[in-house]
Amino acid sequence: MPDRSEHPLSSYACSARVYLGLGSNQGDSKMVLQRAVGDLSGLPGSRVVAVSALYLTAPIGGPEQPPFLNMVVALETTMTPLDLLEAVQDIEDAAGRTREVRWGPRTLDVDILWYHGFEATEGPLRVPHPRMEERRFVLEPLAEIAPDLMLPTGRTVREALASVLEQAATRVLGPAVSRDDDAPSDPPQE
Ligand code: A4P
Ligand code: MG
Repeated sequence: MPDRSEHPLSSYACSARVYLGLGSNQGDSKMVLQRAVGDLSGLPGSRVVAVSALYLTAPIGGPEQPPFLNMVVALETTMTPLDLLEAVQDIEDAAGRTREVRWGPRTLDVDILWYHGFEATEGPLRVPHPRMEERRFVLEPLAEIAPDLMLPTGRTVREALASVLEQAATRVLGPAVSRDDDAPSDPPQE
């Protein structure tokens, strides 16, 4: 058998663009989100290529609870969708996330909003995230880094955002982490 370990293709893996929505309304939310961005950039085969500003947003759904800090992160990754889901759940757990009430308060929520070329409407991972088009806390930060991304209803992020502006969201801080200088300034055509 020829030894293939030295061949360039032996380490080739396709990298996919992913958008993640992060939210926190318990603990030191700014620090929790900054740490989560660091954790995401440390995932195998992954690099953070863009981060949005932080937004203070009114809670949608669930019990009465404090406002959230929300942001969106763009990742390039070779991880499969399910491996990435497991990894982001580990990151949530490391931030002290407990799961008592659906849509309840949390130290950290990481949702996979969109994964290039992958769609699933059932099973453990639903992507594109089924509720993302209804939520300003997702669309506003996503519009900063991917305004022309096409969503399942055939609208761009920018267009979908225009229909949820009645929800409260205030930009409170510039990027929590500066973007990679060598990252492409625009996501690939989607
Ligand atoms: N799951 C399925 N698809 C995905 C996906 N695309 N990304 C599954 C991440 N997880 C996904 O999630 C429950 C299960 O969803 C997971 O086991 C996973 O297998 P969870 O994070 O444990 O629970 P959750 O977040 O309470 O439920 P859910 O339905 O994900 O809630 P959402 O839709 O994330 O909404 N208001 C403001 N202002 N800001 C917020 O961040 N967040 C929520 C949560 C509600 N209101 C909010 C905010
Ligand atoms: Mg969630």
